[in-house]
Amino acid sequence: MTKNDSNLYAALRAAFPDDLSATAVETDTGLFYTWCDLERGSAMLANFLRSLDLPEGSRIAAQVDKSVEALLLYLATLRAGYVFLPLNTAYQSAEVAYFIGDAEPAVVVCTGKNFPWVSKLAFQAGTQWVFTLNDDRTGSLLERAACAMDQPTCVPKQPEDVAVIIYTSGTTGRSKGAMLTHGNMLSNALVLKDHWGWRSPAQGGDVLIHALPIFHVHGLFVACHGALINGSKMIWLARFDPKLVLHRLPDASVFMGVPTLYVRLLAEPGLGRAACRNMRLFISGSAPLLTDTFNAWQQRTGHTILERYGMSETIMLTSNPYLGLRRGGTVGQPLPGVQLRVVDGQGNSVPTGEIGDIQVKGPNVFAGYWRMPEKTAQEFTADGFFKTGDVGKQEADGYVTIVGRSKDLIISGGYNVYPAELESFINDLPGVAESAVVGVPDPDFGEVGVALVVPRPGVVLDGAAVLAQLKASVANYKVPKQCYVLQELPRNAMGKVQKNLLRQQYSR
Ligand code: MCA
Ligand code: AMP
Repeated sequence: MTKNDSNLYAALRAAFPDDLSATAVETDTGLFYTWCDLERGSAMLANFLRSLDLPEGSRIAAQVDKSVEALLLYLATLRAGYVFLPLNTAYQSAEVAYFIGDAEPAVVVCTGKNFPWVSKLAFQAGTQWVFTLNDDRTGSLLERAACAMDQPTCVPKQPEDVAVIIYTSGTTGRSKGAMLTHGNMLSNALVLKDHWGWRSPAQGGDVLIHALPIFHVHGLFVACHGALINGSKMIWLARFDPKLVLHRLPDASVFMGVPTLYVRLLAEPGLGRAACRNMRLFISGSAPLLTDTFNAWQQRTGHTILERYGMSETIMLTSNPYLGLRRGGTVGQPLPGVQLRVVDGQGNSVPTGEIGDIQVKGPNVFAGYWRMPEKTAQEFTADGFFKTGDVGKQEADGYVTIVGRSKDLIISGGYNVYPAELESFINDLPGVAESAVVGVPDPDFGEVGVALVVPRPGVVLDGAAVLAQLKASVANYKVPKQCYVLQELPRNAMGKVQKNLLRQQYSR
């Protein structure tokens, strides 16, 4: 064991193939990055970050478009021993202001286009440095790093050192930053390496089509760590385009997607066995995969999608097997090292096959919410299990089925949308007395939001205008697809809004 063994980057680097001149990443714009490029590029960025003389534990926030350089910035932050904070590119100024105010990053990296407003709010919040990074390999970050040394910096880290903060919205109140450690991510990456049968370069190697955004667990950790820790090449698509994925499938062996990606690929007439002839594995997660999609995929391609389940706070928790029965409608069995139990309202385990709240424990479970010790304590049981907020059941053979959520959350196209956040925004609009946002089924996104708004007495509200105001203020995937004006919201005897009724009534 060397001193560096617990820095996640050191483990990823150790898995690079012997031939560093081989292609590690091929982009949809025709660029080829070798393993040596990843090593040297991330070293230069890491040395540049170190040259800024930031305090240990500094946060490096990035709201940038998907590019290989954005991935290098993430790897560089690991190497430099700082804490990476990825932000969804759809976030607008109020959302970004909150994350920067809360996380207090020493460095913020944004696109050149957004520099005027991002730098203003970052400097106001006390950020020392704001750099730009564009998806065409331009920007002040790369200009500055071009002068940095490429010596192989990798700051020693302990497994419990925080590597990344991922913000997950709250059902009530403020968004929480889940702190994931080097140990969380390395343990999960190693488990998945084995569990999903990744083939080493010596075994012919795997090639991953990377079509997901890289500011969430799925695209950044499950996909990128998966490829890097197996020395596997990535075909890097800046955004998901079903035609492009179809075109590149014959060159690949692994694909990861949220269910919407599978639905959209199924709509392509060219999808069939021939296109998938070299594929080894299709993996789905982040949202429930409908049995119809699972079956249609099997019929059209001859491949059985492997569904898995995870969270920002825990990375991956359960998975259907690579070898063995992939049971549609289930998220498979707990991964090695993960303890999972299903409990009732009192915290007692329910009998096998009965529905309850899912709680988990394991080396992959996060270190807590950033600067929220009380909230962290509430989300863990006395014996150290994390309360996922998911409702499900586990069969005697270990297979887990998610049947719902105790948290008020809509998962739309793999993105989490918290009704409480939108309701609080809508309630502050002039003329609004109250509102409710519910999720309804949608054939493309799985689930989408619908807003129900009650006007103040004497006010005439227009649903489209409410949505337009939301669109000007929050990330557009959060904007409900419909808004209806009601005279009142249905309530139960306790005065609580009956969202189930609204969901049924407004299902499209
Ligand atoms: C875009 N829109 C959406 C969504 N995406 N609305 C609801 N839900 C969405 N997910 C909006 C657009 O802003 C646009 O609005 C309109 O819907 C149509 O957009 P479209 O062009 O169809 O969207 P797109 O750009 O093609 O994006 C769809 C997408 C994308 C490719 C499915 O949403 C996506 O990449 N989703 C993956 C998210 C993900 O990686 N999740 C992992 C989280 P307008 O017309 O008004 O502009 S990690 C996680 O969950 C855990 C840990 C796990 O288990 O993995
Ligand atoms: P996030 O907060 O983005 O990490 O989202 C985590 C949530 O996504 C989980 O708590 C689940 O509700 C949901 N999720 C992830 N994977 C699956 C899946 N395969 N099936 C159903 N829900 C899932």
